[in-house]
Amino acid sequence: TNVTFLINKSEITAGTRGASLGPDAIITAARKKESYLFGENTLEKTTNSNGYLDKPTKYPFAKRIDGLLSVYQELNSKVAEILNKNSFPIILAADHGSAGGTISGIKSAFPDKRIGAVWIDAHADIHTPYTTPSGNMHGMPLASVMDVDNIECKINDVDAETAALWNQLKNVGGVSQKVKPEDVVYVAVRDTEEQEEFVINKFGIKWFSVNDVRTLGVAKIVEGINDQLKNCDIVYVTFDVDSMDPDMTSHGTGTPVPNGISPEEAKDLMNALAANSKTVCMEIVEVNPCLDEKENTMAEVTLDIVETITNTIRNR
Ligand code: DIR
Ligand code: MN
Ligand code: MN
Ligand code: MN
Repeated sequence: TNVTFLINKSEITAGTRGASLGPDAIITAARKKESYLFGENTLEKTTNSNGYLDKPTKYPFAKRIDGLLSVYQELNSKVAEILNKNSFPIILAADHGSAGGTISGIKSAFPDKRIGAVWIDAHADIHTPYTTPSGNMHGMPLASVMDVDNIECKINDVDAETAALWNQLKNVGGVSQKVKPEDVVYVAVRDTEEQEEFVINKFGIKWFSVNDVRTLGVAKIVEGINDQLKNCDIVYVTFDVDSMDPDMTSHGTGTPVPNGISPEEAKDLMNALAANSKTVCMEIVEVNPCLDEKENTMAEVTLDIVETITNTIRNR
């Protein structure tokens, strides 16, 4: 299968600055080791939306949601276009907020297929403007494609304009529920708020902890993921690099959380998921070289994973 890298430098939904440099840090890591990965595969990019950071946002509970809406719309068409050409999109994105746009693109390309989502992350990313403690929209992409508002556990008084934009965001691609709760699997999630736990428990979302990965091993985790997603036609895998242990990745990400999976575990897991013929798209997010404590370590670790999955997909 042919691979298309789609570079999306939008960092408008993170709470720290610098993730827009993440995709270039990964390309720099490739050039340093004379890997020609990015010359040998098609490379596309989205338009730059980071100017939204240079003016105040009007939406405290959904910061820069107006900008994110255009990012979703562009990803919706670009990702669908790559899939319709029978290519495999690997999205290298700055922050995680745009992942809902990627999923919209998958839904647009395959409107009749049931999509499973593997969410490898320290965070659950299932907040909404009604429940967010930070207003940072990289904590919301999953809720935006499940069409949940989490009103039962709301903590914010969301104004009508924000609510309308949130509804528009959820409806990019024309379908509001793109992924069903039983078709989501979390891996390595370990930093959640009470409001998120409420919805995770309400829906009974499947969740493999770091300890599960360590004690069961990657092969058993992959079996568990495949079993949970057995009724899905296609699978999307999203990899937030903060799923990995910050001490093994020199803290090169915006919201590091201790005790993550190791880079080796992450690579084995991603590689096994890439080998699954149901997997149609993978996304890698939140590399931030500005925060890296040792040169370009996080990007180098991430490149190793990107190279491995690309080889596996190309040989499928
Ligand atoms: C937190 C942090 N749950 C929030 N979320 C992060 O602000 O919503 N998501 N870092 O990636
Ligand atoms: Mn995330
Ligand atoms: Mn995260
Ligand atoms: Mn994040």
